[in-house]
Amino acid sequence: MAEAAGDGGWPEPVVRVQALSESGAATIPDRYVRPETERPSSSSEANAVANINIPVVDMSSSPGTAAAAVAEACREWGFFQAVNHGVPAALLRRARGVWRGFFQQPMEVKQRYGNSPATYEGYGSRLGVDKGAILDWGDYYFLHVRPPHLLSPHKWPHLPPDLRETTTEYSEEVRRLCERLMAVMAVGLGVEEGRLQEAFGGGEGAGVCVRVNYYPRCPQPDLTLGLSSHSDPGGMTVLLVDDRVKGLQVRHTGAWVTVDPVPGAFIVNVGDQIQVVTNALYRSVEHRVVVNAAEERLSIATFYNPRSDLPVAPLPELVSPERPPLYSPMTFDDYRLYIRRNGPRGKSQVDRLAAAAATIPNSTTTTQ
Ligand SMILES: O=C(O)CCC(=O)C(=O)O
Repeated sequence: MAEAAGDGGWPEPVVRVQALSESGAATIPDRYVRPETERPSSSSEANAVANINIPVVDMSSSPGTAAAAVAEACREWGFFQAVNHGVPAALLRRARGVWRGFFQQPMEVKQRYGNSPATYEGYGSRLGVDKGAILDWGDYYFLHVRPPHLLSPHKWPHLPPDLRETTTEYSEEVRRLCERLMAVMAVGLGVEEGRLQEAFGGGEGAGVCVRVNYYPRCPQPDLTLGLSSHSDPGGMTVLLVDDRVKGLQVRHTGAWVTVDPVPGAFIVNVGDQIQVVTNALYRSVEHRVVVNAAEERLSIATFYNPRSDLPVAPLPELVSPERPPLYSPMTFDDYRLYIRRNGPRGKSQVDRLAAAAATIPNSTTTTQ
């Protein structure tokens, strides 16, 4: 079994899920088996609703129409699919292609980039450092892109040869899209177009990171998850999923809804920091990933975050005597540290931040 040479700060030797999958074993190790209530088909999880999908927003519609549709999606779902977003389809294909190419490299090449919990940059196979924790059926690659002082070129893979150039071009296009989305989200809230961006410390200071998730085929997909239920700690996430293979599930009114991806769309979701800035008018929402026995799946998540040393707090325009501030100011550096120690835990982390969580209207339940 492929184990990293050292533990690299992890509490146990690192096992690559891709190596487990490729071993051809008919069962998965106990470490990946979830308690019955957390399994994909558990009846206690008010399961998979058929025939509904997250909203689709046409980014080429008139500014007022797009803002109203985005605002409704962010309030009701915390998720939407953005179509006609302006990022060229050929670039999406190249981005998927280079990262598939990375995961197809021999294990000894990938191991050179093995990550540690200090920054998570590089090739990884777990989130969180709890010894003995149940693990997810997935490997990933995590990178910082912005601000420039956080970019560590030596942590970016050298193979395939065009991976670096493609990832730079892709993340720059997605960053621009995030800036547009921040403006559209602000207009949808009825505040000035630049207000959300200002609350994040402006465009220059904003953080951009990329996590490429690779979910290998799994011999017992009903017992495990590709990624445990979590809300995203940052500002917003722009996700490029596999057009052919479903896997993402979003929690909506207590049930798990499986996202049916529109080919070429981005899936956009509200993160915890936008929930804080909007005083919970827009809500980050739990999501998770299920895996399958027939096909591997790849997704590319781009995280758009506030400047990391800036205290983030509800916008004054969104605070009133009827709706007092639900959160005390906290920097994203402090929040991220807290999340990284614990790994994915439903929505419990942002809800704990709320000064008066019980008063949040429409608060979703906490599962973990
Ligand atoms: O792979 C997916 O569809 C979701 C990935 C995700 O939720 C994440 O990277 O935070």
